[in-house]
Amino acid sequence: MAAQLPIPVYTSLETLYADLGTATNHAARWNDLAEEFQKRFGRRPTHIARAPGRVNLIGEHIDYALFGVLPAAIERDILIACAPRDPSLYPRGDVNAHNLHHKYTPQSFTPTKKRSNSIGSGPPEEEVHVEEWHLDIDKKELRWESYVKAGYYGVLNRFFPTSATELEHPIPVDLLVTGTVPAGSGLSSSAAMVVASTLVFLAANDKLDGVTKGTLVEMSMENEKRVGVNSGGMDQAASVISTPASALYVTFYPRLAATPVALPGSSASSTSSPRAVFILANSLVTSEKAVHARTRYNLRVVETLAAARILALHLGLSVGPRERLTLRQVVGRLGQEPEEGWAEDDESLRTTLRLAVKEVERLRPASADQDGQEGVTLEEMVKLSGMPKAEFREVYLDWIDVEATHFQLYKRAKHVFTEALRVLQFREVCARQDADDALKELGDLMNASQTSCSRDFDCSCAELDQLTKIARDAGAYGSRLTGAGWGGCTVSLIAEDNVSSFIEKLTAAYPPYNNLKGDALSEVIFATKPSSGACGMWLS
Ligand code: NG1
Ligand code: MG
Repeated sequence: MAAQLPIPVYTSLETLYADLGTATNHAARWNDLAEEFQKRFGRRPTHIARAPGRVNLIGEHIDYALFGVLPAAIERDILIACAPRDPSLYPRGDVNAHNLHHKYTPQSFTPTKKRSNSIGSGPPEEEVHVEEWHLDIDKKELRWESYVKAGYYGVLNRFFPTSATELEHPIPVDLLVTGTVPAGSGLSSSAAMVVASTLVFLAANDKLDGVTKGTLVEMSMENEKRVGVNSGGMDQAASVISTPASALYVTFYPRLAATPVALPGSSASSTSSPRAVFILANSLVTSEKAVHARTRYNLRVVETLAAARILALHLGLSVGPRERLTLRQVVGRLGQEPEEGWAEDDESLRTTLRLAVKEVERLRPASADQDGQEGVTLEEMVKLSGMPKAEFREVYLDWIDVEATHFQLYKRAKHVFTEALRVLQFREVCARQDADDALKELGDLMNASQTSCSRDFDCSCAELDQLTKIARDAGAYGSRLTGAGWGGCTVSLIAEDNVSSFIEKLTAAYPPYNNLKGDALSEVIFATKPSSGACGMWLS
């Protein structure tokens, strides 16, 4: 099982490059980082952690409903170098964090201990107050060091019990970050930052023993929530578990599991299908996910959870009085899934999902209300949930920051079920490696995903709709937004021979690209190959 493997650690650059199989300019980046570290801090780094960004090929906004998704790591990544500081001068695990990019100014922070209840916790009467490590993370403003703090948070709380009488102290460090994943572009620079930070703090504190890829994913998921977005685990899984040349099918229910998926034309033996190339094109609309979380991402999390409960009640399925079940669990109960989950080759998930796509009509609102608003108000939603209002608040609202007058249960659930089906279909087409029309079929699924994201999940924007249309007109088999949406990148599926003409056409037709040339252009539109997941390089 890919998730059970240890995190790859290298001690020489030669073996690292051989494994990463990436362009030689990567070598320069690792060296430059180590040299700049020496210049700034007067010594060589002891550890460098790498975590890549990812592109999601299909399966958008369904990871937090616990349905399987199909991302791939990209070559662009975050590197974090660190070295310990003198603990007699910095006895409290102090961190001095620099970033190679001049726009991100140096930041120092020191963990403190604070009484709190754990995040995502239940109702007040069940809350257990524990002392835990604390680092101030500004959730209102996007700050680069928040992601570094998020990684440190998890390492502190997992490995440095605040209750121990003989306190073992976290190691103070100097740290230097560099990255090539564009921020706010749907390529998950945030998860790459959190994974790299979690890994570098684990390494600096000598806590990597027994930490598998799966553990690093789980820690990074928990850590990223500290920045204020209640995300699923797709990005962290792709950044940690991916292997070169394959996409990754990641499932979350009943537990995290990941399997590589070979793309058409990628095996030496395949002849009839041209090789699939994925082109990333940035809409140049920055998606400030953390800043808008209450009205966008987090609201979708609540809408899909409330939809799950209400649909389960409509279907007469069992729901615990205070249970916050997901849409994936609704499908499981509808199809009488065994406790250990359906096996990979079992047809039941697909069959039951098809049924769920029909049953979701039960959530369809009769019509827009008198103000022309669709969806349900909070009062209507509470009533449909069968819960007293206070209880509904505790279970569905108090743990997450959201703001809305209307909640779209029908449209959101419909997107989730149809998208989950498209992921299964995409995987199946990939399994038939050699089919002539494989790329066309994959492209159709990607286009249907874009329509669903745009119309039902409302996570596209005018520029993403325009750019995906231009991409199709320029010869893409399919094109869709990737990541949370509301801006950021599109991913388009192209046959290998068409790459340069495709890029030319897109550059001419998408107005924000018209005057871009050279490096400026290759920063916003580029081909990407599935790359390998996170790793570390420990220098002595
Ligand atoms: P982005 O915005 O690309 O980081 C986010 C979530 C994912 C997933 C996608 C939508 C985070 C860290 N990641 O991705 O878990 O839900 O949106 O499919 O918030
Ligand atoms: Mg992100």
